[in-house]
Amino acid sequence: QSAQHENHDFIFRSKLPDINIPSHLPLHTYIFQNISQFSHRPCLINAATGDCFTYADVQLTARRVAAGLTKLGIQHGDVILLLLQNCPQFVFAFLGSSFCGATITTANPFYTPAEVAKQAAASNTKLIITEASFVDKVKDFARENDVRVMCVDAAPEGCLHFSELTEANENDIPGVKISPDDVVALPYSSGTTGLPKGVMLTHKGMVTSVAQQVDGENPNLYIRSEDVVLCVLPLFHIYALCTVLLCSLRVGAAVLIMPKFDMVKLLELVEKHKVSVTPFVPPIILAIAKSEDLQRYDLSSIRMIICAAAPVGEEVSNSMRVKVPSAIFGQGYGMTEVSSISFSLGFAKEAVDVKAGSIGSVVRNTELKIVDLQTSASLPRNKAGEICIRGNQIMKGYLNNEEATKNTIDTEGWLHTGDIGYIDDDDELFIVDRMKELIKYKGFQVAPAELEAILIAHPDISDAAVVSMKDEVAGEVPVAFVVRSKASNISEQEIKQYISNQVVFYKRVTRVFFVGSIPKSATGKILRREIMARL
Ligand code: 4UW
Repeated sequence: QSAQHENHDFIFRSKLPDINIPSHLPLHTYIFQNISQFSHRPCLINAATGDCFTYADVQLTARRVAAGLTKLGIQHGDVILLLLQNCPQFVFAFLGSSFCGATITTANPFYTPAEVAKQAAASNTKLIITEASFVDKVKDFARENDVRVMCVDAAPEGCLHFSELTEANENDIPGVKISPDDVVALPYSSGTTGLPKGVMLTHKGMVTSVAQQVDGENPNLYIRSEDVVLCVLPLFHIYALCTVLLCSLRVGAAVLIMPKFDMVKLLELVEKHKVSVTPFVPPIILAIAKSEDLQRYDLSSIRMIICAAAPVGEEVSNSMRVKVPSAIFGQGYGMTEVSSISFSLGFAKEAVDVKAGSIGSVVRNTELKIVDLQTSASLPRNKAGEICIRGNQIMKGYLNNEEATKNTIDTEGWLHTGDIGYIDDDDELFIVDRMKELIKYKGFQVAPAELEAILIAHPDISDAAVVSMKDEVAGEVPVAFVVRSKASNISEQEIKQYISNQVVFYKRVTRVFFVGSIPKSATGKILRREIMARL
């Protein structure tokens, strides 16, 4: 259904018809809109403990959390930082915050204290919800900034406990008037360039994204109430938050929450809970494809294997198809700033065959165009260019960063993804390259600018550039090109250690190459392509 506009834009749309999306509703209202059909069915299963919460339990707990947050002084528009591994409390806090009109910012619990502090400060966090084992990471920041810390497990001295929220009276839930344009989630992403930035996702945006995936007569992603959906991907990332969690809740499926990836545990859980939908990232697909443990478990309950967040090799995908023949294997493609951009129509209720290597078709109620990198003209089928996307689901902008927002969403409302791809004759989307700086280590974001800033701060380093290098296991890894200061002979090992002390494990540089200068454009931009060509 691509049509050439009067202004000659080539615009591509889903093969599925547009649907009516209730984008005026607050996210929690929309998510629980059909709850009467499945209120006594399992909603969250905590794999770590075996605890199971029904839909009625989850809704009630979320309302209590909202009342409890209000009692603590959290108001409409306030930001709460979640520093949690996957656990039911993550979900209670997220939904409870939505009920109050507050905003959840999500951080990786393995971040270093400096990384958490940066995000907490930039987002003006009022409350940090975490686990006892991570309290040390936030203690100093919390004390210096008068921010309260709450734990979901045992609360060390000076911390609040999550029961303060869950024991509140749900009837004290605040009567706030939530606007569809209020920010409900604030994940961090470096986008196409620079440092990590707060991505303002609104109630309307998230409702739209969930609806695009699971609503309609013929949903693009056909999950239903009988499904058990595995949630092993981290909930702090948009893929798990939006597609795994919120889409499942909308349709009444059970979400099996796993705190972290462990192959044997995962296989056991699939067999025990008859998991039917498994959203994965390429390194997990690779690990499963190579696993010797597979034959010992009954995986025949799996009917859908979703792969997204980074490129996946065709060989790996094929071996997955052979090893789990009961399942449809397909890809989705998304971005923190948009959530889901495309999804395999092999996952639709009326499924269609899709090509190997395709990342799916653009979601419904959305426009997609491919623009020429030089001329910015929109391109017809089979021509590669930058993927741009326009629809109600895209972010409102980057928090307190108008310039980055302007550089990402143009005046006509098109969000520029920084990915290079094309649409083929059957409306399938293929990614061929990435033009943005972003490095994806096992699907995790690594922003070169962040590492470059750390490197340049070292007295023995006069200039530095960080680029992506291909890696069989991680997909990509960051490597540094470094210009030593005069008279310095700092070693590769010392630089690696210096970085490791300051960042989460996947941002560690795996190699350091010493060079005489960093190639830059006339305007001072690092010529990353030129550097990568040397690898
Ligand atoms: N193939 C190649 C892919 C692919 C890919 C992403 O960390 P972010 O910002 O965000 C994500 C989000 C993934 C996602 C969200 C919601 C959803 O429904 C879904 O489908 C299941 C997936 O990864 O990184 C964004 C960047 O990651 C790359 C690409 O460069 C993109 O701009 N990427 N998916 N299938 N590359």
